Amino acid sequence: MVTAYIALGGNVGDVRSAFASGLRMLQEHGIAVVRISSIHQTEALVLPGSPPGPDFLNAVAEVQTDLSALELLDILLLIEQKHGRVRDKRWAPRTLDLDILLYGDEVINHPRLTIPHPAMHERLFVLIPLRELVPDYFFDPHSD
Ligand code: A4P
Ligand code: MG
Repeated sequence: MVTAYIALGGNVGDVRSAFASGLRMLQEHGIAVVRISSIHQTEALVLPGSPPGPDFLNAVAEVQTDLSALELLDILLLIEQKHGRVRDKRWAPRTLDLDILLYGDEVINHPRLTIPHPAMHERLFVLIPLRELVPDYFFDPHSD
């Protein structure tokens, strides 16, 4: 059994309902949702030069699964699709975005999957909810 952390994000429609049904669908696929952070309203990070988008809601879920990281990714993509996510532009507004932040302590560099998530360390909308669940993950013994 591996403990993984999944980032939830959305900025279109009823995002709280999308989070709730997304988590329910994870459970239906045999992925145990152990804990969920609080939900944070965050300013949309947009690509340079793009107009500002609507605010996001963001949260992080701790899950436990026997699935491989790629199998987990496929289920996340399926759940995103079921929530009507249309992949058009990169970083376009979305109903439900599910990213794998951490999968145990594995480092994965696969064409379809990079873990730890390559941008997580620079995104407060990921770090703040993740820290609620794993306060010591970024513990720096040299800081005060
Ligand atoms: N992929 C690779 N690694 C992973 C991983 N660790 N977890 C691949 C999930 N997927 C991973 O993702 C494209 C492909 O990335 C997947 O098919 C998978 O094979 P996508 O979800 O289709 O693309 P995307 O989300 O539009 O692009 P990208 O670059 O993943 O965007 P991000 O990084 O998800 O950022 N502002 C706020 N405030 N809050 C947000 O949540 N999110 C984004 C999207 C932009 N601005 C935001 C937020
Ligand atoms: Mg994504």
